[in-house]
Amino acid sequence: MTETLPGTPAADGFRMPAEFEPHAGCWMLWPERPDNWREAARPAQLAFVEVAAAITQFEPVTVGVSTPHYPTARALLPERVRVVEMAHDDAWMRDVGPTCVVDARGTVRGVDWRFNAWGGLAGGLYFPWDQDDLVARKALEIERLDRYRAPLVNEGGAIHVDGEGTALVTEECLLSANRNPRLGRESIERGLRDYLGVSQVIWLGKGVFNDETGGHVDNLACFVRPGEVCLTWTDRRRDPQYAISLDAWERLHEARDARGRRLKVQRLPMPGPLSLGAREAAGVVARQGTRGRVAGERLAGSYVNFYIANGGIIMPLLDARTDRAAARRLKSLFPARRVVGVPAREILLGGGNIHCITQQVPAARMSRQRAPVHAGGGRRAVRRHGS
Ligand code: KQY
Repeated sequence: MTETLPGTPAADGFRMPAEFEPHAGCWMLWPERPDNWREAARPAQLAFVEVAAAITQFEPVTVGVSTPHYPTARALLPERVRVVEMAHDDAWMRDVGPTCVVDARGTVRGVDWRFNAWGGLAGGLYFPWDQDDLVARKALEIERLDRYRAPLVNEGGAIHVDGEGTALVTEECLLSANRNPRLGRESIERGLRDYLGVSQVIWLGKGVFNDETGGHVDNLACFVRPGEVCLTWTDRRRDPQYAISLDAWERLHEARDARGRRLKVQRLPMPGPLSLGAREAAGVVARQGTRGRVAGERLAGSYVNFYIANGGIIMPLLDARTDRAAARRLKSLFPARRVVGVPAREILLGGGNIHCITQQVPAARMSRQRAPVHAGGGRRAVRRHGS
């Protein structure tokens, strides 16, 4: 049985592992909304299929899909992808899925943040969002993982951790007035310490220019390994992104992580600038209560929005002029992983990218005392969760 736990992960000895630590698998959702995805979401569905197929080369993938879309999703997704019926309001599993935490014995639990569609009624991207807010709980029940319901409005894309006590966030997002208006910086930090098990929070300023999440860090910067951060970058001084990335660069150089280290900062040049085409904008059904799409609008494209799988990097292909250089850069940052590029413009048109549509479940590790001794093997074992 899955329990909703009192207390906090930190008090119970849990921490959020870094994405580069071993995974049991990855969760995604199926894109369906015609007011966010053009042409009734069909091009986006095909892009999501490519992402799921790429990840499933490295780790098990589960996709949640609403009842009417189940037959299509099942038919389009590779057979080895597990498809489960699950209501949702849109397809951003990073944000509506659980943030998993682990303890020293290898137990995995999930944090279920409050979700308000990136800003609630004052600036959020759609209403209602009640089905999205239930997704983390449903995924945790399917995975048979106990759950903490956090008192904070937060999203998985708003946090990155190094797994060694450091979190990376932006002020634009976590201090925004439409997420936790009654909480200041100190209270938010306390919430992150309690629910992620971190002891040091590094605050960047703004997120990527025109990012409709309101500044998610996962489009701007992420940990490559402890002590090393990858930052989206442009050398075009007149680009509005220039000052944002420069500010992040300076803050990262001034920062110390939880272990007192200075950070090595790696620049990852961004694609574009990219903007929304007229036909692309016209394919989205305008609906009251949603943001709508305007041709010519700048897209928040960034190669930092990649997913780290077991042994792989699933990176967005966004611009034929820059994709190859970005892939080479990622290969040099992750020499032990295979870099797989997936065409991702259709995901970008919906407002996010590959990291935003995925959510890892960390591998449960058996402790030395509990691990069975296998013939010919040692005591150390890594178990896929749910097996
Ligand atoms: O990037 C994300 N994490 C979510 C993007 C939401 C966009 C909704 N149109």
